[in-house]
Amino acid sequence: MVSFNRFLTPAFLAVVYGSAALALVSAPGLKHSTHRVRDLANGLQIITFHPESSYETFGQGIEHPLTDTFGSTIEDSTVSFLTSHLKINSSSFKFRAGFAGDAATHAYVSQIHDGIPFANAVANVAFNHRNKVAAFGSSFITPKTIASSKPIITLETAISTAEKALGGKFNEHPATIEYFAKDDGVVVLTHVIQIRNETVGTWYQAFVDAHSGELVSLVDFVTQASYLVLPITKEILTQGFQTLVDPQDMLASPLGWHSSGTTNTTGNNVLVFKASTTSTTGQSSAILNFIYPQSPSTAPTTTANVNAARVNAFYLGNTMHDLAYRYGFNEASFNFQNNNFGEGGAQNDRVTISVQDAAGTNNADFSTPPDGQSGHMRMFLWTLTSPQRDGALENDIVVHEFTHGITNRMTGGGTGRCLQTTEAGGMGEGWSDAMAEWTEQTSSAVPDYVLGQYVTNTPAGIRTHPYSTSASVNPLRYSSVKALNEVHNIGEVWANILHNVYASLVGAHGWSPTPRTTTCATEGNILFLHIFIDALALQPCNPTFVSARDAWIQADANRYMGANRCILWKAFASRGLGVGAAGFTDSSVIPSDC
Ligand SMILES: *[C@@H]1O[C@H](CO)[C@@H](O)[C@H](O)[C@H]1NC(C)=O
Ligand SMILES: *[C@@H]1O[C@H](CO)[C@@H](O)[C@H](O)[C@H]1NC(C)=O
Ligand SMILES: *[C@@H]1O[C@H](CO)[C@@H](O)[C@H](O)[C@H]1NC(C)=O
Ligand SMILES: [Ca+2]
Ligand SMILES: [Zn+2]
Repeated sequence: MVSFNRFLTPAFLAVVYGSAALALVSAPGLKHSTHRVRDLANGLQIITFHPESSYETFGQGIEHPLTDTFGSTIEDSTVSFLTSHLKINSSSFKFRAGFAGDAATHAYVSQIHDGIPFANAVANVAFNHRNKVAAFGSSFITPKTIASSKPIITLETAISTAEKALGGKFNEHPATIEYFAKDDGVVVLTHVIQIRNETVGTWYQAFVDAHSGELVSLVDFVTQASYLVLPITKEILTQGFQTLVDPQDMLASPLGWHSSGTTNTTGNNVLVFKASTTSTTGQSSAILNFIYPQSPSTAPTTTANVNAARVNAFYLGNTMHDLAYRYGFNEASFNFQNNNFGEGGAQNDRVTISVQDAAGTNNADFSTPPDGQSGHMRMFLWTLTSPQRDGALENDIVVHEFTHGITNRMTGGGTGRCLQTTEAGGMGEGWSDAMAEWTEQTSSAVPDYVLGQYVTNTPAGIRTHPYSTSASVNPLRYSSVKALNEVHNIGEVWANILHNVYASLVGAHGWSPTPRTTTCATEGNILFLHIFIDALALQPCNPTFVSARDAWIQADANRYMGANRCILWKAFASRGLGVGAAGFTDSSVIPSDC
């Protein structure tokens, strides 16, 4: 401790001891929408700041000066809207990325000064089919003071500071210079550096003040799972293995899952391995048969079971790629593929999945660096049973993890920086549970849903309550967040709200057994996933429950002309997220025309 003290002063003023950090958040909920307290490997904590995003949605859209100008590009329209709406000079922001989805076109913008972008002052604009503005989110700030755009501290010094503070190594991903707004309105110039420790599984983007040398913030690319573990009662759940022939979706994966000519668990979307990326599972017989029966009575680490795990994870990773692709998470909207077939976006970023990763047990995690760098999933063994169980064989856990990649890439335009506050990180966990639930629904009944029953060998799974339409089975509401601090607990509130939204849409529109391919159909489960995915690209950086709800309602306006507006409001309001809900105070009010 003493040596840390010496080492910390004065270079790491932003890093504080636990007690100070906890004091900041002693009233849980207070800073959920702008801050996050993060524990570092060395026992220290850092409080990161993310300016609050304002968020406006416009129903059928509002005009901007170029709305009716034929041939105006996404960039032209964005500049036209921002200069007129915010009355700002176009030299104070820069179009960074954009894509045309099938329900809206999205632009992502950075505030700039002297041509240098701000890391945490960003905006997003969505245009509907009539080139009207459907939604606008912004964390642009008015600086109190702003540092000179000339760095004093060298990159080498900044790297060494970040490596020491974060206990890892610079990963050689090109460093950048960006402005960073602190919570007192002071804007500093920073070296932005990725620091990774593969042994312990950390992966950060560090922001080191290029004038003072202080580590001022970080982005954590890893979404930890810290599952609640419950006592074992009963259950065997290895049934359900099935041989699927050609499960790939050729629309989403035009050259199949083995497009680089591989005959192992390596392909364009996913690489699955154990221990080393060359340790994959090859075909069991030609051509491309991967039949490795899993043996429930022997350890997961036996060769046959390792193969079963790698094949199942490969199937799930690819299936999630294909499913999400159909609903709008594609090359241009920053997905994970090695070859983008000329469809835009950055490539060479397929998801790598490490099964039976030696770094942990009873858990799993997913790291989402920016578009163009591979997402990384680690699946661990679960030690609650004998023999142990393999997380890679529990579909809902793999789907939960993969969904972190979808939400982190689609919110804020591919940076991996926009689900970093406590509240947004909590919703990240919620979307992941809701997606796992979506993939496991088998009929129009919407039974209570429990995650993680196989790995824990218990009907209660790994969360505190089943997701349920019954408030006595699951009492969580928007206001529950006020008393919560941990992202998985906050995520349960969001997932339970989404469970109720799902039930309402299925109740109103029925249920399709083929939602992975008939994505233009109108059943409730299909509508739900379209709105789910569309809203990710629409919502602001570091959304709150309130802005995320607004993005759902706007997504319905964009895609379905608002046909489900009242259904959505009623479902949200039923769990406290009605009109006027704010600051974790419930509202059960619905719009008067509903
Ligand atoms: C923006 O501000 C700069 C510097 O004050 C000025 O030179 C430029 O003409 C302005 N541009 C517009 C579009 O007003
Ligand atoms: C990763 O963390 C471990 C445990 O703290 C440490 O021993 C190791 O040196 C770190 N690796 C790097 C590359 O810094
Ligand atoms: C898996 O396939 C790829 C592509 O053909 C190849 O480079 C790699 O060596 C294969 N891995 C193993 C372990 O055979
Ligand atoms: Ca990509
Ligand atoms: Zn998670």
